[in-house]
Order: sequence, then structure tokens, then C-alpha cells
Amino acid sequence: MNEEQQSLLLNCSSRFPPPQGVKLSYGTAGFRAHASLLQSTVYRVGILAALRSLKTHSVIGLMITASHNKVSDNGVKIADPNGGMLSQQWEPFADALANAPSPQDLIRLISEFVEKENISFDGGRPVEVLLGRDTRPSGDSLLKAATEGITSIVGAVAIDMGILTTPQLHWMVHARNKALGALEHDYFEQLSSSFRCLMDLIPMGSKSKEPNNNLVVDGANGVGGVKLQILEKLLNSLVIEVRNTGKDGGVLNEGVGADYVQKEKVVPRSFGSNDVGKRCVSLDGDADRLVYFSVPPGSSTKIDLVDGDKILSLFALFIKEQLSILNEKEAKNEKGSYEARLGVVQTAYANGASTDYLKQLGLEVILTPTGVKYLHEKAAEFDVGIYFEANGHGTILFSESFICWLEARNNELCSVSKGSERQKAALRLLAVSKLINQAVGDALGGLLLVEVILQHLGWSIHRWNELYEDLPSRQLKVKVEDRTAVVTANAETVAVRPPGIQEAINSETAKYHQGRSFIRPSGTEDVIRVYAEASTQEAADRLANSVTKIVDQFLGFGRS
Ligand code: G16
Repeated sequence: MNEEQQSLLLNCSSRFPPPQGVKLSYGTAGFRAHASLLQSTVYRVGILAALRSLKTHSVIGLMITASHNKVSDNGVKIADPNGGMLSQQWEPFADALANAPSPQDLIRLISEFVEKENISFDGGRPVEVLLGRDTRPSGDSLLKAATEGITSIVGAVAIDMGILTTPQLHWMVHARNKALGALEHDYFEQLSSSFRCLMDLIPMGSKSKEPNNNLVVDGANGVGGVKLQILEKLLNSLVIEVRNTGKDGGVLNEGVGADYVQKEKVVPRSFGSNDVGKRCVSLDGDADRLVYFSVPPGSSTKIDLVDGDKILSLFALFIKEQLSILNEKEAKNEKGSYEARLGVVQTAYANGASTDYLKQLGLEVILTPTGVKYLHEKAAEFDVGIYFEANGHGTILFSESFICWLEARNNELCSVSKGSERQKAALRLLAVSKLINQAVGDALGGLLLVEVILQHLGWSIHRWNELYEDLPSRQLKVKVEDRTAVVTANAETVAVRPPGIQEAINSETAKYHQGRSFIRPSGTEDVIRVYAEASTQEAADRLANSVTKIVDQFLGFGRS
């Protein structure tokens, strides 16, 4: 680093002292904390984003959001050149940067890292970072801190893309680096045109079976509902009623949103007995998750939840069907046929019944730790990789080689059997690859794909929910003195620390028919999460409560 660069960093960073006595870490989805603690961290992540752009010669994204967390929290994460999460190799540097005590330490760290990574400041290429933020009131000042961080690297440019859903920002980075249109307008255009294409390809017989084109959306009082209202105008065929847009004084994620609905299994605010029988969907605060639900007859608060596992199952069913149509009969021995590898990725939170169902479909099911960064990486190993967390975060990834093959196949079929089922299957798969975000889970694209598939199959939400019966489950969280005291293994199914805790959980779980339980430290909140599953709801609740007590005994406040 030359002197000009060093003195720029010194001047700027002295205006962003780190908070005292707080250790932050780049968790499941970036840094998250009370917004008042984050000025320095966001400033420093701005520096990291500019360095990442220098290193990769690409456009990088920086998103300011704490997604499902409380409105008083905020957070920051990086989108890599392909639109995915920051390379995990850079996470230790992010941690070190965020926690460097003084500007001098910060500069030393950056110098060492720049040398180790062989980052050149004289590449002569543009260094660009796209910035986005959700609707949190603290977002504006944190965005300024991020901009200062980015421009603390000589020649780096920060481009404010405005208030966005997290997946929109990831999508824009992906598109920019592929030299495609990357404005919000392009995003809406791509989603709406691929949706319309899929709707046009729905078999005639299916359309009338599900008369209900009306969808009621809980926007979590965040950014997603508002963006969906814009998108709806381009769709023609769906009637979407958005509630909890945040415009009527509702608080972000408070009694609303996908996280609340999935964890509590009750209706969000503004929903109730008048909604019995309707198809409802809940987004989270930054619209990277979605879960469906319906209100059963006679209920005003309870719901029938259709979670991320069921979305995954619906997608898997549809994709599998399209792939088998493509490979049908006469196609088998034709030159150029392609046995696409289809795989699905879940976490330990996946309901046991969903995993059994997917295996019965003959699919390869892989388990990873919680966090899209892990699931995405695994799904990318397939030609078509579908990943979903039970909480509704997921997408479908198509390999570049499979997309190329599909495009060539579609052209070929166009000339020999235009309009055939096989050509339609190729077109559908191509449209799905454009509708569903290739960078990260996206509630808007996910929602449109669910709607298309339900219409394609002629299914109601109830028929969809009957794919398999969920095992009753319960999720709880426990505040402990130090959540890092819990260390897990085997995709978080086993707690290897503190010693003895797993044995205690095992002996409790063994008391329950179809019992399963695990604990893990959250990467977005200061808690230990507890999951329990058993043959009845009452048993799942009891098991979760007992495991919570075990966590408290081993790690609760007051124990050393
Ligand atoms: C983030 C991650 C998800 C993860 C969730 C909860 O979601 O992107 O992969 O499931 O946090 O993580 P944890 O249990 O570690 O707190 P979001 O929607 O908050 O960005």
C-alpha cells in the first residue's frame, strides 16, 4: 500500500472507532447486532468489499439488512462476483477487520492481507461496489458508513441501488458481472417474462382445476411486499393482496413475517378467521424467505403451515417431471440426450417426513449445516440442485453446462418437433432457471414458481400440503452466557461440546417415539436454538422443553 492509501485509511477509520467490549463475527449471514453497534463494522466491511472487488476484478455487493431480526438490529453482508455469499476463505479476515482495536491495527491487518492475497492497487480496472439496504430506519446512516469504507480505498466507487430486497441486490451483482442489464427494472422484467412464459406453457386441462388465482401475502412490514406490488402489475394472471406492507404503521418482523409464522405456527397480524381456506404466503423482512399457510376452518389463529421443506418437495416433483419428459421414449437413443443429475439439499431442521418423501422420489438428499452459504455450495455440484431450509430460504441452481445443453436441445426440438411435450419441457426448465434466483434464495421468484406449479398441477394449497404429513416439531431458543460454548458436528446433528450434553439430549430423546432433537448456536441471534420432533405435538413440545432445560443446566447464566 502506498502512502496516499495509508493516510486515506488512517483519516477515515479514525472517524469509525469500534464499539468497546463487543466481539463481532461474520455469522450465518454476515455481521448482525443492535444497529447502534454497527457503524464501525459496516465501515470496515465497506473496505473489505472494495478489496474483494480489487482481488476479483469484478463488481461486489454490500447489503445492509438484519433480515428476520428485530427492527432495532441491523447487519451487513457481502455478495461475491457470482452473486452468492462471500467466499468463506475471507470470513476470518472479515472477523479480524471488524474487531481490530485501533486504526493502526486496521492498517496493519489490511497491509498484511493485501500482500498475502496478492491484491494489486494498480490494476487500472474499475473497483465497484453495489449497495443495497432494507427498510430499517438505521439503514441510511449505515449506508453512509459503508460508502466511506468503500471510498477509503483509492479509486473505489460505491453505487447506491436504494432500498431493495436482499435477493435483488445479489441478483444485480450476478447480472452486472455477466454484462447483463442489472437495474431493478431488469429484475422485474426477467421475473415477469419468465413467469408469463411458464403460465403460457400450462397444459390446457390443468388450468380450470384450481379456480383460486387469489393469493394473500404477509409482507412482514418490510421491503418484500412493496416490491411485490410493483411486480404484480407485470404479471396479468395473479391477483395478489399484500398486507403488512409497513405503510400502515406495522413494525418490521413484529408478529409478522416468515420467521414468526414458521416458528410459532400461528397467523401473522392482519390475518384471521376471515381468511379460512385462502392461499396465504408470508415473506421475511428482506424477502429472502417465504412460507405458505392456510387458516383451517374454525380457527382464527392456528394455521396449516406449508414450509420450506414442502416448497422444496413441490419444486423437486415438478423439475423431476420435466426432466423425465425431456428424456422420454424416442429421445432415449437420440444423439445429445443428457441424464441431468438432480439433487436436493436440506439441513437438520428438515422435517423427517420431508426427507423420507424426497428419498421415496428417488432423489439424492444431502444434509449441510444451517446457512445458505453451505446449502448453495452443495446444490451447485448438481446439474439441477434444489436447496431449501425449512424456514423457507432456498432456490434451484442450474449448472451452466446443463443450461447450454437445454438451449441447444430447445433449438433442435424447435426444428424437428416444435410444440411437442419435450420441447415444452425444455422451455419450462429454461424459464424456471430465469424465474428463480441463481444467486440466492428469493421469496418473490420462489412465490411465482410455486404459483405456476400449483396451476400446472391443478392443485390447491391443501392438495399440496397433503404431499406428506409433517412430523410434529417445536423450535425454541435459549439465552445462555456464551453461545460459542456449543460446538456441533455432522451437519449440526451432534453437539460435541460442552462434554456430556449430547449424551443428556440422547437419553431424553430416547424416551419419545420418533423422537429427534438437536441444538446449535444461532449465527444471527445471541441464542442457542433447540429443535425437537416426535410423533405427537405434545411430545415434541415436551422434548423441546426438556432439551431447553438441559441447555440451561449446562450453559445457563450463573454457571461457569
Ligand atoms: C439467515 C441465513 C439462513 C439461516 C437463518 C437463521 O437467514 O441466511 O440460512 O437459516 O439466518 O440462522 P441462525 O439459526 O444461525 O440464526 P436470514 O433470513 O435471517 O438472512
